[in-house]
Amino acid sequence: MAETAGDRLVETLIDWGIEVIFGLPGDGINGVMEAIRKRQDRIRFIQVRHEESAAFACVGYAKFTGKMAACLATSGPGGIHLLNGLYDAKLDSQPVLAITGSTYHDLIGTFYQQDVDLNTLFKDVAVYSERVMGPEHVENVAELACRSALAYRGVGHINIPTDIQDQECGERSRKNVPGHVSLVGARSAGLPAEAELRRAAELLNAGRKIVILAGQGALGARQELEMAAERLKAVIVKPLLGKACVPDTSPYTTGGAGLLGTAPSEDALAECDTLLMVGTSFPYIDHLPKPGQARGVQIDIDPRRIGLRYPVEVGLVGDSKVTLQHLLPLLEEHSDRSFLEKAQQRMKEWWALLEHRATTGEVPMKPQAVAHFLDPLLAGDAIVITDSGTITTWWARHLKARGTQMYSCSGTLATMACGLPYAIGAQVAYPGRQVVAFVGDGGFSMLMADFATLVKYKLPVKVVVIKNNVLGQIKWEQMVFLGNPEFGVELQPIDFARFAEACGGRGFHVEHPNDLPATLRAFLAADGPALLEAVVDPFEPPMPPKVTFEQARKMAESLARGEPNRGRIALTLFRDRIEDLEVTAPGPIGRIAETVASAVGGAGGSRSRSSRGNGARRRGGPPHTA
Ligand SMILES: Cc1ncc(C[n+]2csc(CCOP(=O)(O)OP(=O)(O)O)c2C)c(N)n1
Ligand SMILES: [Mg+2]
Repeated sequence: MAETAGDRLVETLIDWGIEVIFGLPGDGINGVMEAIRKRQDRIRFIQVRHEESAAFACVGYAKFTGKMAACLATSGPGGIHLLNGLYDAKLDSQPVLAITGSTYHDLIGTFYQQDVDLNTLFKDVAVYSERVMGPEHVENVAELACRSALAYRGVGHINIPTDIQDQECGERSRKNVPGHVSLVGARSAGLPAEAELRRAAELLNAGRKIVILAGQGALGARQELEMAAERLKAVIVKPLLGKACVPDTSPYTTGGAGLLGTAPSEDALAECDTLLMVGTSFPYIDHLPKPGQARGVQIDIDPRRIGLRYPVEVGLVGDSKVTLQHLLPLLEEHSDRSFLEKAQQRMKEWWALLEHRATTGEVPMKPQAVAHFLDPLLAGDAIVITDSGTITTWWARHLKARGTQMYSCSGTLATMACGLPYAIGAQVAYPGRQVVAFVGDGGFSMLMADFATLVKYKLPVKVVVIKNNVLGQIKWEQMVFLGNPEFGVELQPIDFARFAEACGGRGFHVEHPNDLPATLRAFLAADGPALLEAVVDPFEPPMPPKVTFEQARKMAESLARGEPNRGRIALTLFRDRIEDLEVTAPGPIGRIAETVASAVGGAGGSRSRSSRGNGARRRGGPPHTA
């Protein structure tokens, strides 16, 4: 039988090295489905329960493999469902190919069933978006969509009317001469100009207190980053997506940056005189050195991003690893270790503080405890994913990247719901590796039907659901950033362990920290997909590494304005503060607790002091109310 447009499309994807398509069919895309069905020995189709999951799975797949996968959706609603995942690809610069159907070619634009102009809709999200006008158009469009997505690290979109999909390829237009398209891939060496490298080295050699801010683009440059840090006696600070660029145990790193980061990172950024940015578009400029404070060099593969967040003096457009390799011989060995050693000392205190916060043994269980006890049980090559919420903070701080582990989440879009589908993408790419998704109850419940996808395809993903029955992050934002009482954030509890069992997977439940090690072990050792529901204290705040006076004031305002849980919150903040002081002084929660105390008339303070005095922490008792 002659080749159809669908056949040509799928053959082009295979030629471009696409090995998997995540999607959900419909009558607008069945011609392409048939072409995939006939080629199952060469390309895999993974059916998801929501198209948004398909797009996220592609992003996860790309982040952990560097390769492109495709997502597929039917016309109208199916295509619309892809959008959020595609924006995640766009904002975190990942190559994804999206294939959508549309209505019959001669009914487009006539208010016909599912007649949505997806090319217009995807215009903003895609680096390339085209509608196929006939079977002979497929080859050119599909080739360019794949090439564009890979070259510009974004979304390539092919929309193909349903009736065209199973039409046979025939005669081309006079000008579309066959055989003029090449599938050859092309790569740049990714190397900056020699003169710029010298200027960068000069600037870095003159620095005394140097911070290397290493993001997602630096993930492949571990050795080079550590060599540069050793030579410059520099501190490596890691924005969220760069978490695995050097291990958290590296002597050069102070861990994360920003609100979810560490206090030693904040200190290093506040005190440095030189900033070397490597493959990062870290958006929170208020956490970077003040303009004029530090001289800057930036390495980025994308020339548009040079100088985007900091007024650097030298921009090196190139691949992080290759550029650092060329920069290293030009860097002088610095002898003054004091800046680095100060950061190392601060990190010792920081780790002690975190360990203390995670091991208080309190009930309700602290979310930090779950991450803390999970950390040593993870495989050295585990892929560890999180979602957006307070969980991102626990993941960022309490899970320590080591070995060949890989870590990611939705960085710049910071969307909820990506955790489980990222894990699907990761496990499909690496069937033999441990894949763990550390997610919140809010984010997980958005796309949790795809737990059944794990069961269907025997993907042994392990999902840790941190169950606080609240959109925790937003609760704290309402209070700390706006000074408002929490509103609209409580979640109707779901029995997630039973849900997992209902899907055909394994479900585990834990709510006492003493049970954590054994339960976590059993959960991780479970055959096939498993879910651990960890019930935690909803009043544990994701504290910023350094509390500002403004944040403390807003928090106090929120309590004074009728925050319904003011007693529990004041108590938690006070207890945390007292305990922090036992480990390291001054505790980062200090100021916020003091201001809160005055707002609630010292109630939290007297209670916490008495609880400290008799040494009794609440263990499983009834909730305190003000
Ligand atoms: C799709 C989407 N909707 C809303 C938000 C805003 N948001 C960020 S975190 C968050 C709460 C997440 O709740 P949960 O998953 O339960 O995690 P928790 O904060 O409780 O740890 C919300 C609503 C978002 N980032 N993405
Ligand atoms: Mg929650």
